[in-house]
Amino acid sequence: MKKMVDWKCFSRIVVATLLLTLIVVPVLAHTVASSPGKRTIYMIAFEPKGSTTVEKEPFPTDVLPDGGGYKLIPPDENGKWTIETYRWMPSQIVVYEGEEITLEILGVNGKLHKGSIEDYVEEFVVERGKITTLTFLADKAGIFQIRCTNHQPAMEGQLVVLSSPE
Ligand SMILES: [Cu+2]
Repeated sequence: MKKMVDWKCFSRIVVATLLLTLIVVPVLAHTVASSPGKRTIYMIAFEPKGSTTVEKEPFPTDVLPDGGGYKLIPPDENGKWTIETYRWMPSQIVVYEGEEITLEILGVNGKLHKGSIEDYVEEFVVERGKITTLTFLADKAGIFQIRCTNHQPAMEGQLVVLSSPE
């Protein structure tokens, strides 16, 4: 007996394939494209420093703000004087809302930095020679201060969370 094509079964397979292609694939593609990304940013705690001698440049008489963020070291026996300050580097971090952010902060200069990120990280510590890893979800757009309490007012950066692009 000749075997007949089961048209009913065949049409079901065609419809199922079409549905899969037309609905499931685009939805999946959209989900992949718009799912929150992960971003790792490498930072350092560092101390820019400049020196000269009183022969070349007079020692500044202006008083710098207190708080540990600036240090003006008077001339030594050779007339050499130094200016130094502390920074987060990079000072501005730009991410998108919805991204999972990892900050790896290496302590290069300064023994210790006690930091915080406004609305995101209540407290963290960076020690020289060690990496501090902070992970958080950037779930709120805006500009948030990255602060070091040991080196005010200079060691301040900003976390910039941009609204998610559509
Ligand atoms: Cu500091």
